[in-house]
Amino acid sequence: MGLNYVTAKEAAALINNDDNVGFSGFTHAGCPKVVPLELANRAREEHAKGNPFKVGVFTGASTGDAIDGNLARANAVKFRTPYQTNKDMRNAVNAVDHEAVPYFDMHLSQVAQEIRYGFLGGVDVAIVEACEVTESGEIIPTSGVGIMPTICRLAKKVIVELNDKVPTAMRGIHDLYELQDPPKRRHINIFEVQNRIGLEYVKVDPSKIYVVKTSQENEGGGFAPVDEITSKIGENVSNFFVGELAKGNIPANFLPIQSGVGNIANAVLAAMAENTNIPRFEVYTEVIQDAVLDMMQKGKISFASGSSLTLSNEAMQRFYRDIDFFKNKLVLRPTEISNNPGLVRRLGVIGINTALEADIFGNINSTHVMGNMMMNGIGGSGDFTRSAYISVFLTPSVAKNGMISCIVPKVTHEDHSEHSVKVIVSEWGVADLRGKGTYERAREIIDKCAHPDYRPLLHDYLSLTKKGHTPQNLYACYDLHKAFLETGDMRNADFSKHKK
Ligand code: 0RQ
Repeated sequence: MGLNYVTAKEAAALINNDDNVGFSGFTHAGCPKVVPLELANRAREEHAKGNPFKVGVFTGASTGDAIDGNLARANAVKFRTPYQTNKDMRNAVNAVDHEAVPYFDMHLSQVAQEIRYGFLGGVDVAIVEACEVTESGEIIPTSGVGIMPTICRLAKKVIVELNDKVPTAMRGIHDLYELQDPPKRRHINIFEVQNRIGLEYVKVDPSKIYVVKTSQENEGGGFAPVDEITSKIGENVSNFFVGELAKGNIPANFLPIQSGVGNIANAVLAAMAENTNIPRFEVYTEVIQDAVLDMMQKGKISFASGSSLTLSNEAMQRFYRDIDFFKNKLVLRPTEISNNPGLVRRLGVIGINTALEADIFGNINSTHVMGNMMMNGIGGSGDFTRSAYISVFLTPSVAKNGMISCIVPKVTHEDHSEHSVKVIVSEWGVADLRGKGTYERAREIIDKCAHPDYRPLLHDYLSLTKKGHTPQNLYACYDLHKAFLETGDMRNADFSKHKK
């Protein structure tokens, strides 16, 4: 008996109002592209008839416009987790109370297990992208895995977008393994970055598979060229690592690196590539970006483990062309393995993530602008930060032409606490918080990372409260933010009114 081949529209018709839908992929990489579009059309048609039509959307991380954009614009989302970067979805999760899409910003490593535990209400349909699907039910993912093994196993229907733009030579790159649930969970047999423990395919009962043939590139945009600020941040991070190597705090053959997504992360890796004092290293991360590919080709990165190849289309083509070169230097895993905090601690991963704002005590806000507006989400930063060998946070010292200081007295939302954050880096320098008390940490952050325009203000704040382990002043701690909201510039804050 052959597989069921259907059109995207027929596939969308298999999905019902109120279903929970799980999608493969991580960032735009490996996400299905045509069925979500038809799902959005179906929602619009039902809404036009006066019928309700919304689904729960579970993914590995962010997605492309195909999923988050289309479904948000069609008002087709009843719940969204764990991470989003799409403009329309962001507007939807930040909309007024009753119109907003309910969104929960979840640690990425926990999504698959929370689905298994039943905390998210089960998953009815999985929509996944594959480069190959066999009649026996073996599904080979494409450039992103995310939560794919779990949703394929649990869903009653598995819609496979079989994308002929992705070579079947991708088979063998993935290492697909699902964790057991407590109290039966066993140890994970990964002791080195390149270890493999699973299968190269996800296997499901073929009778629940519906195949939609597609021919679509990923939505991979390029990266912004490294600018003065990001290049300085990269240089500061590299010099910090060189110092740690010299002190023997990092072993001579280095430790695996995790770096977040985006331009700053890409620039940091590029700076590490150029630094001849940093030896060849491995990557244990979630997103493998363009810089990693470049560094592999130059011999600076020996192996990379991640959950996705989040590449520009140019780099993706280069990857496909040289797939034999990359195949034994790279593995794509489910996010509960790529981001597993136990493995991060075991392997001694050095975590590098990005903050929107950091406070002078070392707490980090990566997600909420001015405390209320969701930017993207925590992503995998929490999975790595708490367990990292050294957890580093990057931020430019200021945003919006200097009108916002990214170093503040108190963060307006706390994603990562002072207990987990070891090093903060801006274009001005490196604040090393290890082994320092509260006052020393605060002075280190102000003097090394804050923009010079803001240093006197921040020292003023610190001098308001002269006692207590953490000299926080509840009357003044948001004065910088209030000055921005009231005058459009944090530099207008004035702490003198709080001085007695
Ligand atoms: O605004 O887009 O209007 O210019 O925030 O900031 O400096 O371009 O940096 O693109 O790397 O984003 C933390 C959001 C940074 C991202 C965050 C404004 C700034 C700009 C973007 P514009 P930049 P990035 C990987 C692991 C999640 C945590 C993490 C992120 C826009 O890196 O989502 O690392 N991280 N996870 O002007 C108001 C401030 C601001 C500010 C910057 N203090 N207040 N606006 N901006 N600081 C993710 C995965 O797991 C997949």
